[in-house]
Amino acid sequence: MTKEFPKNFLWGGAVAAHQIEGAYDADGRGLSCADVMTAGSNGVEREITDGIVSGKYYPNHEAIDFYHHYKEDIKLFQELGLKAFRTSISWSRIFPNGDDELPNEAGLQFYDALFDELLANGIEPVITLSHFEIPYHLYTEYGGFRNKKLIDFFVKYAKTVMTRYQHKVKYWMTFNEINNQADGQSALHVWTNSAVKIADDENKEEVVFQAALNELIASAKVVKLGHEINPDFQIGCMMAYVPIYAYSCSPLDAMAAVKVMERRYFYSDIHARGHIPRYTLKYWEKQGYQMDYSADELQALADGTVDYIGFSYYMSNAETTIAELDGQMISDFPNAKMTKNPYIKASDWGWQIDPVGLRYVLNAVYERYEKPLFIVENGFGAYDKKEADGSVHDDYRIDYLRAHIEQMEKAVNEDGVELMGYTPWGVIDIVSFGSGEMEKRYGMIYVDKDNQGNGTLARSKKDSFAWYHDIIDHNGLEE
Ligand code: P53
Repeated sequence: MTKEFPKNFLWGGAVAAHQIEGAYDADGRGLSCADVMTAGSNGVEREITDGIVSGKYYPNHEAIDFYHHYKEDIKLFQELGLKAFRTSISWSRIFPNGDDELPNEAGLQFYDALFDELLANGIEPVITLSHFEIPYHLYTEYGGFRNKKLIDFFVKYAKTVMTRYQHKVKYWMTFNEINNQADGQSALHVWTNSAVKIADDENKEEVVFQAALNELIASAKVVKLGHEINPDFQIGCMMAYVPIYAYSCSPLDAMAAVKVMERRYFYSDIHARGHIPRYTLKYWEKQGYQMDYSADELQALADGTVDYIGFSYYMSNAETTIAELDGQMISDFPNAKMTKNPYIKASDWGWQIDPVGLRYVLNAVYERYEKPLFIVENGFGAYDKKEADGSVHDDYRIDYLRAHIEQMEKAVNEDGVELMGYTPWGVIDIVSFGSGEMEKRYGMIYVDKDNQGNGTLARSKKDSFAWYHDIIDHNGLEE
């Protein structure tokens, strides 16, 4: 049996505008939610400040200054052999306040130039519309996606860019990792997904469900509109799939895992099937949540189902009801908690490395929706050591990626999963989303910059660069 991937498989690399571009106030760009996030560190969450506070360090303001380096970076991507490059459009470059009457022409021109450069190098752009950087003004003025006015602002923004770039971009995604906010546990996730802050006396879960539903409605409207602009568009959703296994074969653990996964599937179920799942309606009823949605909005969900499921995969987790085990309660299933999986090892940041989990997810999601899948993030955040001669021997990253590609290959060739492509995360080193560090590196291209913001920003190739080049060249693993 061949170990090759389908013809036209999109081997690529992925980043997001706020983690790479910098130039946060250049050419009329407005402030975004990512611009008020300070640097945290391993295990220490980033602070969300009220506007920009002087004396604090905001790593996304400069990031790796891709805004001014994109030509040399794309040259490296071309040398690496990338067929696709996933990035996002910074919404506040286009509509600096989010609610402006007219778009900012300078912002539009930047992406024209970027997409032209990619296409000239034979690289297909894969574009996320909202990757953790909603215009900050939409928070201060409207309270973020809890407010239904944001649906119209998002649709207007999407219409503007989809119309402008209709002959340059074919692959789109609406909201990045929309389900990160599922548990409402982390203030950072609710902030970056929805531009929402939750007051102490509010019901967190209810607020997040409403904001998420508003995003899902906005997304569905954009899918429909996008197909009207250009019927060739492929428009997907973007999910963080972190499968949560049953810890044991206790029937209660199996059921607990189903219930905790429903909370995540809620998002892709609506994106892919076009209606609110019955388990969610029952849950809202039980909790007495009064969700605000109209018959027209339900129709919009039905009319705007996605063409494919884009997703990130980094790790898995386990759920148990066994009293003796420690863990964090993240669902209302009686006595259920998320616990450590003893069969797998974790990265330095505690992310549990599980290549077989990728095959598991590909199967589970394909069975659920029977739509093409696209792995738009996967990778290994690690400390790298730059040697005196400038080289970086990142064999641990090669091992991680190889193990995941092996499982991906089985899903495609043995299990029959339809897979469009693979764009590993942070193909070039970028600012970490969760911690704001530069030294949690994912790249095959090293960027000389540290956690404090010092460095020349010079780019150089790591060992994984040549390795990934060969994978792409062979359209898969060598036999
Ligand atoms: P950093 C959780 C679980 C899986 C993916 O993350 C996640 C998260 C968020 O904490 O985020 C995605 O940089 C996200 C990217 C991000 C990447 O994973 O914290 O889409 O923006 O950079 C890696 O190591």
